[in-house]
Amino acid sequence: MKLLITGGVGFIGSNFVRYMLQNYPEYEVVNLDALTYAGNLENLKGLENNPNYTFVKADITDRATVETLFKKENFDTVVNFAAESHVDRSINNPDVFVSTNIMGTQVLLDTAKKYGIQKYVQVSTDEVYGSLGGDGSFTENTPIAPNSPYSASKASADLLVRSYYKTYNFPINITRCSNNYGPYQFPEKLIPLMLNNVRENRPIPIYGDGQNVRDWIYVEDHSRAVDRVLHDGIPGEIYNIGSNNEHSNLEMAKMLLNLMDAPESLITFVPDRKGHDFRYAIDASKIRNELGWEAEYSFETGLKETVNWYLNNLDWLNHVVSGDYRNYYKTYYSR
Ligand code: NAD
Ligand code: TDX
Repeated sequence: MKLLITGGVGFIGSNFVRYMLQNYPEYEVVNLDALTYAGNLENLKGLENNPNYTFVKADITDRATVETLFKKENFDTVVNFAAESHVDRSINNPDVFVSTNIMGTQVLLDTAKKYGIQKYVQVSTDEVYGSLGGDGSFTENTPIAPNSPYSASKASADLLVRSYYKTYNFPINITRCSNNYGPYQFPEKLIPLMLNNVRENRPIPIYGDGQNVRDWIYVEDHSRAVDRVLHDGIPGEIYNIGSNNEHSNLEMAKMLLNLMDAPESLITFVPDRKGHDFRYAIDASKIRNELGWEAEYSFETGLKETVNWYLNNLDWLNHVVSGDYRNYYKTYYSR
């Protein structure tokens, strides 16, 4: 199989690239990524000489380049991870979210349809469903009701993907996963941001009262789920992905501080995110029952491995937080 992975240099995409090369040594993988601030080639160190792996620096919104690549490579399948992925950035600058997440997806869909792709998987998010109250969980039938420019752009992309199935019978799947954590996550997201601040003995910023709840999944469990959908997902179907690990942000901060032997006094409450979704929780019974997927990581194991990974890879962290990251942090957290 010849597989195009877009956004494969980012946090989850790079995990999926490694996962596929390891588990399917007969597959050829082409990774197309624009190398934005979130795309760090150090995430894929060690793959440079793998004969089944090719990296192409390109933007999914660049139709001519995308088309040339499809013409040349004769792909069988496509998995689209490429996106602007950070909610806070989308609040300050929605334009690029519309461009990459919506228009980029349409370029990929058009091109994939034109070149007879056998399966197109759109990697989406539980955030398209909006926010839950104190109980219940999102199923694939929950109406979409996105609340941030990020989730609105992902929901729009999902609707386009769906329309290519309904209109052209183009074989798509959409996956909607909960909050990922694990190695190589950019430290703008909650867990690596806290980890980086703790190791520098700096306060950790918790939005509002810290009672907002997220449902956490270890990144490799997400990759295994996308693999199941790529191979056995029924065309046109949506699959939720999650592993029943709900924690408030405050609980999460305390767990991390405890694991790192740091004092709870580092927790600092800061002004809330605008339009902050209260709670996400995923019902993943469809992918479990229909495709036989199960999460393998307990939250305790996954979080310990993540903390150890960051502490053992300080070079990676130091490179990532140098330069632009410091400007972003300073501007955003001094609101
Ligand atoms: P990330 O920000 O770490 O990586 C995104 C990657 O996409 C980067 O390598 C970046 O260079 C690339 N990219 C951005 N714009 C591009 C463009 N125009 N053309 C080509 N490449 C481009 O994101 P992530 O956390 O790894 O998320 C990957 C996907 O999974 C996204 O689609 C996101 O919406 C989805 N998702 C993320 C989570 C999560 O918790 N992080 C949960 C559910 C779904
Ligand atoms: O400094 C912070 N303080 C804080 O309290 C940051 C960065 C976040 N938070 C809160 C906001 C959220 O309730 O922590 C929670 C998690 O925040 P993020 O890591 O920014 O993730 P979230 O907004 O939930 O979105 C993530 O999960 C779904 C990913 O970034 C998305 O790409 C994915 O679709």
